[in-house]
Amino acid sequence: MVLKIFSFLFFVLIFSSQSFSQLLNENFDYGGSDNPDITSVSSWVRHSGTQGPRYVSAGLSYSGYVSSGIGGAINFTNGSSGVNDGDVHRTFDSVTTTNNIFVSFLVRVDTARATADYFLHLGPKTLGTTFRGRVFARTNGTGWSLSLSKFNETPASSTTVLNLGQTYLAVLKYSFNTTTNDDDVVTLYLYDSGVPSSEPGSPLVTLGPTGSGTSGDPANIGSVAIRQGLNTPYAFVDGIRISTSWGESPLPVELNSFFGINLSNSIKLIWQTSTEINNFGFEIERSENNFNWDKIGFVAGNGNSNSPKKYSFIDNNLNKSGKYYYRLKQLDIEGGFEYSNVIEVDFVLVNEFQLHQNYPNPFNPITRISWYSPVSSWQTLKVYDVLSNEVTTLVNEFREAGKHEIKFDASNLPSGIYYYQLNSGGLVQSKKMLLVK
Ligand SMILES: [Ca+2]
Ligand SMILES: [Ca+2]
Repeated sequence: MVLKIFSFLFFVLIFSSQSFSQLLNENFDYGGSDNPDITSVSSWVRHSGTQGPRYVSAGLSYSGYVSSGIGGAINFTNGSSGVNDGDVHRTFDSVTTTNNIFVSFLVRVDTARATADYFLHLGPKTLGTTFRGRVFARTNGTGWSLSLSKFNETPASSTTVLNLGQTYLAVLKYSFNTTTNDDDVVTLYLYDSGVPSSEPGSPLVTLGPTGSGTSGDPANIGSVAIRQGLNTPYAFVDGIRISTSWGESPLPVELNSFFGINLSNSIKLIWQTSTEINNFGFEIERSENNFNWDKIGFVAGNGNSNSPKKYSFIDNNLNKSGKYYYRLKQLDIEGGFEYSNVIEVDFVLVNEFQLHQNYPNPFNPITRISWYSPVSSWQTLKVYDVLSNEVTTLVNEFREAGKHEIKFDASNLPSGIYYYQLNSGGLVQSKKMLLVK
């Protein structure tokens, strides 16, 4: 027989907590006036050159994108006479060595050049010169086009002519492949409207995957860089969101935490969003093997919100101890959906021996006494007065495991304090009650 500590019931135990793996979120929300060097107003760090890129207070906007229209942007210029060259980068909160990395960002090109250098790339946390996932903007007819290389090979170029002065949503994907040192690949998607809820949605431009066979895969990806030089376009980048899943980078609903709390006989799931656009709600799914999933509930979303929203859901249909897996299926109003990460909760069903407080209390002359016994056993429930004299025996019989309740009629007893004591298979508990006539 397993004896439990009764006070255990009253503790709330957090067994599982996991945050989403957002690696970097940069809205250039620095306030102030135009044109300072970006490194003077933010945590961007220069790794080459002497000036710029610069901060501008007017950010880029793109309908449906969660980082649209927040604060300013970074602006890089096609310099002249060696002036205004400057390459800057920001490191991620944590590096990634195996997962896919998604970098979504807004880009607006006002003036392109025919043989432009790349303007944005990834790199390891210690940047050096290991630049990977290089994104180019080059003149094409009356507009511009995108190009992409993994390293320094000839970039793959799109022929799609993009409009100067228009803001686009781009998603750069870096895929680690662990077989060799030259099998990682990069892919680039570009959108002119909408925010796809799954990869790759319906891109206006797809470049790659490319770069496999290019030597020198980095040990990790841990930084993003903006490059300004003589041959870069005059352009703006804003709303850089970097994560290890599509859903956390371009998707409108930003879920920033999701965890489970083991209550005594249920699991409470708690999650929070930072921002929401067109959020219909969340289906809650549970699995016992992280493979087969059951929908167990739904919680409505807030639709559109720019402030943090908290949600919770209690799963009280658990009838055995063990490990349970949960995930959220976030549904857009338009019908798209995205799964959250999966969390694990170790659940212990608390079937503990428990004598409950009588109700009502004080009472006159009838009250109810209930208890829970985890085992089938001989059970006795007796009532004592304050001098420990036995007043009556309410139960003295074999009972099955489970919840029990009896009525106690004190019509023939005087007012006063009484104790009732339960003995179930050797487990004993007592409680006090007050008869007031
Ligand atoms: Ca911004
Ligand atoms: Ca590799």
